Amino acid sequence: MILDCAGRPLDLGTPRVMGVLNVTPDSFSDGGRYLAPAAALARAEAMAAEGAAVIDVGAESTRPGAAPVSAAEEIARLLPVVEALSSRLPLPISVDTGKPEVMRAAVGAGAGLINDVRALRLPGALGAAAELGVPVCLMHMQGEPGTMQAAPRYGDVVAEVRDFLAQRLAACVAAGIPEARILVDPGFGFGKTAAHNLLLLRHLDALRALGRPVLVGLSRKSVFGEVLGRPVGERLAGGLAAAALAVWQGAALVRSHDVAATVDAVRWAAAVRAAGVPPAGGGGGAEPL
Ligand code: HH2
Repeated sequence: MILDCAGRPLDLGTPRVMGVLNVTPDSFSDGGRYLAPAAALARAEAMAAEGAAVIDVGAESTRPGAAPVSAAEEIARLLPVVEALSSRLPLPISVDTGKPEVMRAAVGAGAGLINDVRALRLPGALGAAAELGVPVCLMHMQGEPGTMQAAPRYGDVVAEVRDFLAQRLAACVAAGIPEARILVDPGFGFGKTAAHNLLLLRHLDALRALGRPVLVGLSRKSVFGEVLGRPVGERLAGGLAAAALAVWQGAALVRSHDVAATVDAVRWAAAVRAAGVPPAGGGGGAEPL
């Protein structure tokens, strides 16, 4: 499966890694580090060299309790970075936003994928995504970033997330966005307790019923703090185990701040998953033990 991201291919024939680049002062793990366009470009180049298939640029933190950012501020933070990345790097650039005016500005500057934690639910977002013609990632979130972690509640978290994503897929198709252009994401950490996150990862393969590539974003999230007792800077091992478990169940794209290590974890899990399945073109010599 190859997605056309404004003329740049994103080949999801094997699972790939999306590198995270936050041009914000307050993101939970890399806030303030890449606000200057030169620092953002250097970070994106490093992630591309480490094997990222796409770079996801965000200009508004969605961590619990983060201050909302106006569209004008989001555009001012994003544009110089998206312009620089799309002119210097051959990879597709994704924009992490829910605001239609930000989507338009970012795609105009060279972004080729819209990653929306609100699954195109803000007024005008469905229409903007349909008109812009780039692929879209629809993410599940219960509530709003400000309050979503107060008391997340589900009957059956896996079924509810799957049904929400199915409804948003249908809304996209009705708005003129072809299904072939859509990815889905259960939204780890977005209105979910640690137990909900664990259940969603344990049953990630249930999302394959939607028939769309699954993106997962667990990198450095608080569930690793709760389960492993690790601070943000010590969550890599947990993140790699989570990436492998996700790919084992069919995830197509793993969103990560730690690209080099995650690329290896993803490739390893994908290789085990594909073992014994004949390669498409046949052949390929086995390396001796
Ligand atoms: N998580 C974050 C942001 N965007 N997009 C998708 N599709 N899936 C995710 O799980 C996801 C996402 C939160 O992580 P980060 O960008 O590092 O933090 P912040 O929101 O504080 O900028």
